[in-house]
Amino acid sequence: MNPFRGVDFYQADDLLSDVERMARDTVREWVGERVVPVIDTHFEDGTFPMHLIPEMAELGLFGANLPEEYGCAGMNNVAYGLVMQELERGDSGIRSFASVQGALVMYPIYTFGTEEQKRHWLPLLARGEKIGCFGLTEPDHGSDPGGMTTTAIRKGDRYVLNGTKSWITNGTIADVAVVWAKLDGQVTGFLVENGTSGFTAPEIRHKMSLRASITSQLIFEDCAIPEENLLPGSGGLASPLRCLNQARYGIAWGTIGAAMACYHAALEYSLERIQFDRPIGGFQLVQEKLVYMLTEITKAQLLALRLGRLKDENRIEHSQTSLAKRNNCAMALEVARMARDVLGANGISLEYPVIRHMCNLEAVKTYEGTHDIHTLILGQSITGQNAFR
Ligand code: TGC
Ligand code: FAD
Repeated sequence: MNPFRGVDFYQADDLLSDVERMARDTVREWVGERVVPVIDTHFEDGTFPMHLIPEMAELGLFGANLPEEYGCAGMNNVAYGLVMQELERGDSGIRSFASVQGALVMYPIYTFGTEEQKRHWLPLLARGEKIGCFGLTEPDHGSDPGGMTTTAIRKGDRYVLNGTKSWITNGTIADVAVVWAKLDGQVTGFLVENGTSGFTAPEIRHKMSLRASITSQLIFEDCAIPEENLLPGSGGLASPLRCLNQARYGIAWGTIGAAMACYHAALEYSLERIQFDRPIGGFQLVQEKLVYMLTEITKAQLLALRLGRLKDENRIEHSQTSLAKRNNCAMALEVARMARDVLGANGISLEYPVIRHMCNLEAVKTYEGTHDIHTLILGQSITGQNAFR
């Protein structure tokens, strides 16, 4: 395949600053050189490429839109989004790693933590010297996290946690978990360090999606943590939901990268693959698929860019993020499925990136709020009627 040069049918590059383009191009090159050559093997083996963590840190990809005073890159949200796009062009698992580290671990510490917690954890996490995870979902509470049964009880100068979190990205390899538990009935954030007595994080195996990403349970059995591990600015379900807004924003961009990779593969393949004595790209039905892909990618790019500008101006509403997460995940999954079709039998081979992206996107459509949950968030936003319950 020819090197990836991006997809920009509407010259949206013109709407970016030099700094934003540079951030994107740097990560694009890195993904091409360092992720693309190894990711199939990791996907097949069900492993995360741990050796890439220091390189990602060196590029400033962890908590990239958080302030420089805590060791972060201080990018604006558009540059951050473009970075997520390029990472997911490599693999959703790579983008997930950066999303969780930045949006779901560093962001809550930055937003709800004490100055001491911030000064201790943020530089370590930004440098990739410590890995974090985010425990909200439970075996019996996914879309409805407010029903969680994990509890924290104050005992002297400690909090004692009991409960189980499930489907937690990076759980097994994390040094620190941001855990959401009910304290006196109120959802509250806690930092639980790996190695704490009563805390285990077994890996969830046999996934057919996000195979190059570690997913785990977090089990707390009378797990006592020091009182200073509470995130004092947190309180109520709105606190974890604010973290989700950050991660959903990254996914809205990231999925464009996965879609671009699939479109690129399908276009190249359609020009090389000869059937009935001509390239299949010369058949109308194949062209229709390519046109669909390009149209949807272009619309998603403009949507994400506008969302990013609103976020940079502090004018973003969480329902706007839901619209972009919902649309761009569904768009990317449909693009991946079409690309897989264009590649025929080769579409199911890991020699091409398409089936890997397609399988990954099934999970990306589900996590951070399923497609239908975002439908209901938007339905509530426009009608004022709550259709969840
Ligand atoms: P509800 O009563 O509507 O809301 C509770 C409180 O939260 C406020 N709120 C929000 N605040 C900030 N951002 C948002 N997006 C918010 N949505 C709601 C709301 O105003 C209220 O505030 P207050 O002050 O009145 O208390 O809550 P509900 O229990 O009815 O449920 C709401 C619902 C369904 C929207 C929410 O629970 C939801 O989004 N469910 C989906 C769960 C989800 O997305 N889980 C993701 C887990 S993490 C993950 O998947 C990581 S994958 C990472 C990777 O690998 O990349
Ligand atoms: P359920 O909530 O049981 O939903 C099942 C189906 O019912 C869905 O189709 C849903 O749309 C539908 N449904 C539910 N409620 C309604 C309703 N009111 N109206 C209509 N339809 C409804 N969580 C974390 O906390 N941290 C992580 O790091 C994390 N990483 C993940 C990584 C992977 C690979 C995966 C797959 C998941 C991860 N999750 C994580 C969990 C993820 O957020 C949940 O899977 C997701 O929120 C959906 O919850 P659920 O799987 O329990 O599905």
